[in-house]
Amino acid sequence: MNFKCYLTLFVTLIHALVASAAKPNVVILYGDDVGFADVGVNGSTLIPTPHIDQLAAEGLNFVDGHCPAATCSASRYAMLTGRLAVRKNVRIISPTGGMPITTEDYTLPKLFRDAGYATAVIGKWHLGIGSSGQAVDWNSEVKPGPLEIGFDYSFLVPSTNDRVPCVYLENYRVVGLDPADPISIGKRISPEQTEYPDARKNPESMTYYPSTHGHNNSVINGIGRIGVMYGGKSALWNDETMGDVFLEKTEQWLDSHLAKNADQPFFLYLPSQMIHVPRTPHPRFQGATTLGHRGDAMVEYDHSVGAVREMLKARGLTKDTILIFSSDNGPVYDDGYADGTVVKTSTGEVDRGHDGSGPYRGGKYQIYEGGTRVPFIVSWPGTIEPGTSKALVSHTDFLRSFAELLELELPEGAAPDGLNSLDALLGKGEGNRYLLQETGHKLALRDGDWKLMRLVGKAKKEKPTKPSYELYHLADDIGERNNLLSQHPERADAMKALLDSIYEGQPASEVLVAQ
Ligand code: NG6
Ligand code: CA
Repeated sequence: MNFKCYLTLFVTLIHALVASAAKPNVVILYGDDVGFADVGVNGSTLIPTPHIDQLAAEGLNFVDGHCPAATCSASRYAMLTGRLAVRKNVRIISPTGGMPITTEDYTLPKLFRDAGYATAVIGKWHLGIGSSGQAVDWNSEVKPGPLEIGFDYSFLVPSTNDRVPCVYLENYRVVGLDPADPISIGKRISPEQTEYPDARKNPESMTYYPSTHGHNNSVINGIGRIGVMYGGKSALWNDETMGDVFLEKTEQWLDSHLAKNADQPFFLYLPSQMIHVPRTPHPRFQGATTLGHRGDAMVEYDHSVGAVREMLKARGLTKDTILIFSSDNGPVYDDGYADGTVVKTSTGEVDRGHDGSGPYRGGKYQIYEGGTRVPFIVSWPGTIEPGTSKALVSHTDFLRSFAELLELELPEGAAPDGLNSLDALLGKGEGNRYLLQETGHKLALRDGDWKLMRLVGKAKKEKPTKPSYELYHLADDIGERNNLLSQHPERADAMKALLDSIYEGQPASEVLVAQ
């Protein structure tokens, strides 16, 4: 080999090294309804979470890290598109709701795919399946879904674990479906279909534990669900093994991917059903805490997080993988199921035994900090210095931030409301000045420790009422109790102007970066 050949080889090697350093695998472990203080590292004492705590010890624990919204579908929409959910009025999607992300939208999995990654989603989807307004035929190819918006593989609980259909969907097909017992939602399509008890007429059929508040349509596996399902008996999931099934599928996908192309980086989105209702921890975790099924489900989830870390470690991938652990919204307690989470004391008071929001006000469904300030850990051993970060970061920022990491330019109009938080996510610099929070049509803007809320009438109203505002200073008032709107009119007006223009349609990435 002459000098030129050596030089070419050297340059190629350097390129390969730089490329692999710049293209780490990315795994997002997305908890469901896990509150800020449901993990030990953020103050939980009654729920042991040694695996999550270990992940935090090896990574960066963001203590002012947020999911985009205070409910699930809205957060997922904003995380995958970098766009506020209110732009498309994305609320809690019903079992028959279509996918609000269109095939034209640019998404996080499309970004990774464009960067040469393999992409997969395994877990609870709750981002709508099928086209809006058109009924999905669960007995044939179920689409559009994740495969149309950038994922190469999907294994899903299609909606939520408290909503029908209670079956797994692998790519386009319901797993284990018997064509002689077809599935339908809402109405019966064949006289042969299995019929499930109606919780309202047969409350005794809720043998797992009773439920109310809309979780009282079809009773499946002894648990009342939202929505009516017919058929599909052979395909029903087992609630208690769901966590294990997701782990098995993750391991299978990982091994088949590595067998095919061990050098291709991957993006693995793992949204768990834990600790959403109905909480059905595997019997080996039942009784692990004194907090009923909610605490026990969190212990099981911690086990799952540890199992994914082990899977990566066993395959020598720890240093090549950015592992993110977070949640889609803040905590909620019984949420309609009598699962032992909330108990009445002898004096008749309600006792939750534990506060999943820690020092923050509110939780799921709310615009207060407890609604969106969630566990948020980013680890990349060998690259990200472990520690704690106070930077303001949001999942809405992922699309723009990973584009920066992968040195890809976003298409025009992509990620309109996401900010570039890459430096903060990697533990460099102080992070962005601003952060957005939303639930329904309520929005909040953080400017450092200041928080302005833009409140409208009922969150479920299509046409929101005239907004009112509240202003808090979190450094002095962590519990958001003292509305300082009238004491700081100038600050309030400046923040109102920003928030109003964002609500009215200006991309937050332009409004907030121009400041
Ligand atoms: C609510 C459900 C709740 C939960 C939530 C969605 C009732 C009374 N409550 O409507 O149980 O499913 O929707 O949760 O039906 S989320 O985390 O997926 O957003
Ligand atoms: Ca949720």
